[in-house]
Amino acid sequence: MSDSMSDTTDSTANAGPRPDPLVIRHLEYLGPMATLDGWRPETTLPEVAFVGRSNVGKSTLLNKLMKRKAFARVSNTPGRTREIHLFNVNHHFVLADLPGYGYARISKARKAEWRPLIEGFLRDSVNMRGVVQLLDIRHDPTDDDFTMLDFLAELGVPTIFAVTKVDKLKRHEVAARVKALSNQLGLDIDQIVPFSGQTGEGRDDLAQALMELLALPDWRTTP
Ligand SMILES: Nc1nc2c(ncn2[C@@H]2O[C@H](COP(=O)(O)OP(=O)(O)OP(=O)(O)O)[C@@H](O)[C@H]2O)c(=O)[nH]1
Ligand SMILES: [Mg+2]
Repeated sequence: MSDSMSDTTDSTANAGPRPDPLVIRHLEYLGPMATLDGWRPETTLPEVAFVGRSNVGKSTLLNKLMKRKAFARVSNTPGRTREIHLFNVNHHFVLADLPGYGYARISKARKAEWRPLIEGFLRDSVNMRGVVQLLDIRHDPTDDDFTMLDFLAELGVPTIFAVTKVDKLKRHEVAARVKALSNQLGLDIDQIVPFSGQTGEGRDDLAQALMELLALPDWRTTP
């Protein structure tokens, strides 16, 4: 009918802002996990883990993603958090905030500490459905970033890359850096989400990518 045809035309013409892919209706701190054989929440919800070098802007990104001012603490003393912090989001998934790795100013021995807990957690978690790895737009990936990237690739877990602090560069510099990073990391450009905790740029793109990650079939049981 002509009515419905004009409706269709109208809705295409005025697409408008897209709806929020991740409206936070419920956000609950479940607790910290400090050791691999220690406490871990009893839940069958799918899990998503956030990993990145210390000071990369992970807490800032999580606050923007959750639309909370102080959901994750933004620190002036990097490299402090040594536990995995777990949250129930919307009774839909568990968000795992992993300790930042490779902070430059801590000793070599302390630096290596992150690997057993982080890698063990990611490897052993039967509900782990995806990982978001953060990188700073301004810097080339460090050895620790490559260690993490290789570990995730070997594990085979679906991974999204968020490049943080894009507000610190000019627009054309961002595009050039994203291209350079995609080459260095061997990724498609569309696997990388540019993000700014300052302006909120990329928040909905990341939320959308996260929802898509959670909708994927379980990588552990899918050949
Ligand atoms: N301009 C700008 N600054 C940012 C952004 N994200 C984080 N920062 C700043 O970078 C510093 C570190 O941010 P955090 O969010 O605490 O980083 P983190 O990765 O959680 O750090 P740790 O938990 O200490 O390992 C803070 O001073 C933030 O204000 C961003 O997108 N833009
Ligand atoms: Mg932090």
